[in-house]
Amino acid sequence: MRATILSLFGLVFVLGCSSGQGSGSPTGATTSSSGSGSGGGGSGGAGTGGAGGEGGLNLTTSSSGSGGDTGEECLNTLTMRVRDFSESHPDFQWGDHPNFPQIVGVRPGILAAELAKQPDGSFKPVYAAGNDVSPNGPSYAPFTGAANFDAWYRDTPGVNFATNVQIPLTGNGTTLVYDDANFHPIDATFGFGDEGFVLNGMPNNWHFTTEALVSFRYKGGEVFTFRGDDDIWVFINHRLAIDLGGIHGPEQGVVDLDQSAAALGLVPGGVYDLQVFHAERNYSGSNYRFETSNFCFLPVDPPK
Ligand SMILES: [Ca+2]
Ligand SMILES: [Ca+2]
Repeated sequence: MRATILSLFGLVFVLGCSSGQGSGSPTGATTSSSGSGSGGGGSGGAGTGGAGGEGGLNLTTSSSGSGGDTGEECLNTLTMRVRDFSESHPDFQWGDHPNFPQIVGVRPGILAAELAKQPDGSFKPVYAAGNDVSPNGPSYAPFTGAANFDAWYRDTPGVNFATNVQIPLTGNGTTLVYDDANFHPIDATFGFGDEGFVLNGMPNNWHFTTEALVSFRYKGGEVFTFRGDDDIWVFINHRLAIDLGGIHGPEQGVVDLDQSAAALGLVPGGVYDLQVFHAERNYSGSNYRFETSNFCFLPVDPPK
């Protein structure tokens, strides 16, 4: 959309950054990709799925101060719903596909520009890509259509296992960050488990999606930055603000809310949703960096 998007093209679109180290650094402006070029094939086992149940990181919600003039308490946790998939789902683990080098890369335009309100009151992405977007279509994009995509962000028994995870945001009074270059919010025993994927000696659960939802009062001066892989779609006020779909190395997008206020329909004093729809689709690289400046997050129910 018209939001400022700093998509760092020119990367080698291999699924790199497989160092397995959390960077812990809030400096994400420069992006690097360090893959071997093979894209990683993985050696996953058959994996028919383990038991569901609760798993992953769960931290206590806490607050980080007040919202200034409004006197509202600002939260410093990020709640997301994580849905675990098997590598055998048609949309996941493309590393063995013969056209993998053509498949990887940022693919804008996969989703409609606005989320669709659901009967339960939630807002979900709408798959809008054309019929040629498939592993055998001329664009070689790693999507297989709306029917498969719709399960990415919906609890779907038999297809995914879902749980809520709380992520701590750290920083000073104006900037809050979560930065993880080895992002595995559900552990190796949750859902489909590690399926035989081991990186640097550590079995991890790959192939999952995350749906993060925060609510904020727009005051002016807010800037949102996200960097990660694979697919990333950020919606503010249910409108597409960062469009980095596709299987790719770490990519970054920035939204200056003042510059994008008209496009996003933001009016000072209003309360809006900010939603990050992300997918970790291919071994071996998983990066998730969420940074906000001058935001005050208000209480909100977890995504459903
Ligand atoms: Ca998985
Ligand atoms: Ca990945």
